[in-house]
Amino acid sequence: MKKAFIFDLDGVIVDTAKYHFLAWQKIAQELNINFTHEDNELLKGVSRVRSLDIILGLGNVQVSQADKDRMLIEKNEEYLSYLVDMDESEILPGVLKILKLLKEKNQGIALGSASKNARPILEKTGILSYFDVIVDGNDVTNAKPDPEVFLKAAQLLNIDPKNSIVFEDSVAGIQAANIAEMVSVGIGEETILHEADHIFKDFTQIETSFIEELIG
Ligand code: B16
Ligand code: MG
Repeated sequence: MKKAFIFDLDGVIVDTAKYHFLAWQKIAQELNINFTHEDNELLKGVSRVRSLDIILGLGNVQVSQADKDRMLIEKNEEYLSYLVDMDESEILPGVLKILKLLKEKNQGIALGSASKNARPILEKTGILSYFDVIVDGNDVTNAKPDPEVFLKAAQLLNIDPKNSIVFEDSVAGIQAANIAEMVSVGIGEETILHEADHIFKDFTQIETSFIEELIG
């Protein structure tokens, strides 16, 4: 049976959170806002615009819309500068094996990410060709936990949401998958992702037999 396997990007396929952190930290410093690694957790899976609002909220700082627009551009330019040297070595352990297995088994493979930089990241890491469908921050209006991004991916694959599986590292993403009535697979800590149907620390913990059972 053909199922839809939908992958989040940051925290699932690559660890770009560290680059987002450095880029946001530069903006926070300009605003004299203390922005820690712990604060960065709040931004996982969250859109760029919403991330800036969260940082401004942390410092209780208010700025004009024009300043916000400038900061969003500046943040993205800084973030992109970290992606210049990105290559396949940044793919998180175990991911490639699962992508290859799904291709072999002729399953639907999609990306469902909040990032507007998803395509260049997949290109640079050399895995773009694995994806039948890409739905990213450029294609959706409602952020996770709204299920729009995953429902759109399943729809483009022409596969029923009930026959779809989502791999996610953020709580909002797991909630989005659950709302869409898809099988949610959390990648990360059990204490954080406890709403997921299945949880693995990372992709190296996912056995071939687990994927075969999901395919049915
Ligand atoms: P961009 P995901 C998300 O990616 C990141 O987790 C989040 O930290 C980031 O703010 C968001 O993408 C937007 O990224 O600035 O590149 O458009 O986890 O949904 O793949
Ligand atoms: Mg993520």
